[in-house]
Amino acid sequence: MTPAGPAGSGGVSRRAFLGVLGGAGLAVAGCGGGRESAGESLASRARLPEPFTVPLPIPEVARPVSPGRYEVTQRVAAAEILPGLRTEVWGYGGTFPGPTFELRRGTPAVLGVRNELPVPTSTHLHGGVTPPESDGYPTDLVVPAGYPSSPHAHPGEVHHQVVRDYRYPVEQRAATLWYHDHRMDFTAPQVWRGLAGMVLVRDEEEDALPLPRGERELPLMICDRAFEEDGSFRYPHAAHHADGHGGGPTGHGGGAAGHGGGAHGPAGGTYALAADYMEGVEGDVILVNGAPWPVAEVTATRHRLHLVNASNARRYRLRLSPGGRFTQIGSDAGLLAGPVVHDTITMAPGERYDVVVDFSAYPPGSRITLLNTLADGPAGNVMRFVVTRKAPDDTAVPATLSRPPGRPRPVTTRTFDFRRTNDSWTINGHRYRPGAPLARPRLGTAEIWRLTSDFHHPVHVHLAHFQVLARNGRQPAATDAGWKDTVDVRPYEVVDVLARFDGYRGRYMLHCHNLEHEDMAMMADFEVV
Ligand SMILES: [Cu+2]
Repeated sequence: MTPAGPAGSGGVSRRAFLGVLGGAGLAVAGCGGGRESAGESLASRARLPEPFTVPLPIPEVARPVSPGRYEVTQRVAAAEILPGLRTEVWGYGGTFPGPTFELRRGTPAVLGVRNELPVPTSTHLHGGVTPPESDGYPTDLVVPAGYPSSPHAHPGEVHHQVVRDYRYPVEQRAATLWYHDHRMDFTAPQVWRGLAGMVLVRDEEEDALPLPRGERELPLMICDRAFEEDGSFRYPHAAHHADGHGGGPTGHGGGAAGHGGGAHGPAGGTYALAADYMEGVEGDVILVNGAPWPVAEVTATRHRLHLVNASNARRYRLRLSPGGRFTQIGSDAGLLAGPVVHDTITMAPGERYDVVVDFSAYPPGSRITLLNTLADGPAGNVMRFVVTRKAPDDTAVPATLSRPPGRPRPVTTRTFDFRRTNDSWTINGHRYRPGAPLARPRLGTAEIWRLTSDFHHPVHVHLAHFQVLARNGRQPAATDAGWKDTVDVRPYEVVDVLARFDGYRGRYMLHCHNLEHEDMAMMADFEVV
C-alpha cells in the first residue's frame, strides 16, 4: 500500500518548508490556509489492514501494589498491532499504550519505574502539577543495568540505577493527563516505540456530574506510526547513530554502549533523527489505543471520549461522518465551566479534549467514522463507531460543569519565539541549555507568555496551566477554551496565554511538543522562584 499522505507532504513539502523559512511563508500563512501538516510523511512497507476491522482495545487500568503505590516495568515486548505481524514495542508494563492510571485529587500517588529497556528513560506526567524532582527532567534518567557513566553525558545529568520513584501529590482538578518518555535527545524515537500511556485524574466535582461512565467512557490515545515489512516500527533514524536505535532486544549491548555515537552536539549538529525529517515524523497508520483504525461497538447513548493526541508531529482535525457534534466538557487541565459544542476539533501533539458524543442521534446499525480532515489517504481515517442498539441513558451534560479557577491578573509579559536557527529548532534563538532558565516567574503569580512561531509548534509548559487569551491579537478559537498545558501555535502566529505558576518552586521546562523539534533542541528551562 502506497498511501498518498497528507496534501503537500513528501519531497515537495520539504522544499515548501524551506521556502517558508526563506520568507515566502508569510504569504502562505497570510492567506489563511497554508500548510496544515507539521511533519514529513513516512510510508509503511508492511501489509496494512482494512480500516475499521480491528476491535478497539482499552488499556488495562493499573492496580496499586499498596495504597497509593504503583509499580511499572519498562520493557521490550512483542505486540500484534498489524494483524498477523509482530511489532517489538518498548512499553510501560510491556504494553503500548501503557496501563491507564486512575488517580484521585487529594490522594498522593507514587510511581515506581523499573527500566529493563536497553536505553535510559525519563518519565514525564504531562499536565501534572508535580514537584520538580519528579517532573521527568530530560537529563534526570533511569538507566538500565550496566549502563556506563558516559563521558558524553550532558552537564548535570543524573543516573538512577534501574529503578526510581516518581511522587505525584495529585493536588489538581479532574483531568485527562498522559505520561510519556522525556529523555534528552531521544524522546521522539522512544515514544514512537511505545513509551506512552494515559492518566485520568478524578475528583468530587466530576463525580457529582451525570456524565457517561463505565463502558460508555472511552480513553482514546491517538497516534500515527509507520511499519517495516516485518511489522516492526519504521522510524527515520540517522544511519550512523547507535543509541536509541533500531537494534531492539538483540541490540542490548549496542544500546547500552552506544551513547558515544554522536547523539547530539552544537558543533556537529548530528541527531538521532535523519536530517530530512527535521520537521517531524508522520506515519501513515493511525492507531487508537495502539490499534490501527479500530472499530468500537457502542449503544445508541451518550459516550464520553477522552481524546489524547500522542503523536510525535501529526495534527488532526477530527470530524464525525456522516455528521455529528462533539460536546466538549474538558480541556487539557480539567473540566470546562460549561460545555462547548464543536463540529470539528483540531488537536496538536500533546493536547487533550474531553468530549461527549450522543450516539442516540443515529439509528442502530449506523457506522460513524471519526475522520481526520487534515489528511488525504489512510491518515484521513481515525476509527469507527458502530451503533448496536438502543439502550436506556440517564446521563446528561449539564450547562454548568465545574468551577474552574478564574483568571488572575498578570504581573508581567514575556515573549518566547519558537523558530528554526540553522540546523536546530530554538527558543529565543537558543538551543536547549539544561540549567539555564529563560524565565524566573514567582510562585503564586500569573504572567502573559507571548508565543511566536515560524512553523507549527505545539507549545507545552510543564507545571503551569494557562488560558489562551488571543491569537494574532484576536479572539482565540472555540477549541482553545479552558485551562490548558499545550497550545497549537501555527506558522507566523502570535499566541498570548495567561499562565499561573502554582504548586512548587524549582526547575521546569517549556518546549515544543513536536517530539522531533523537542529532540532537536526546542526546549528551555524556567525556574519558579
Ligand atoms: Cu516545534
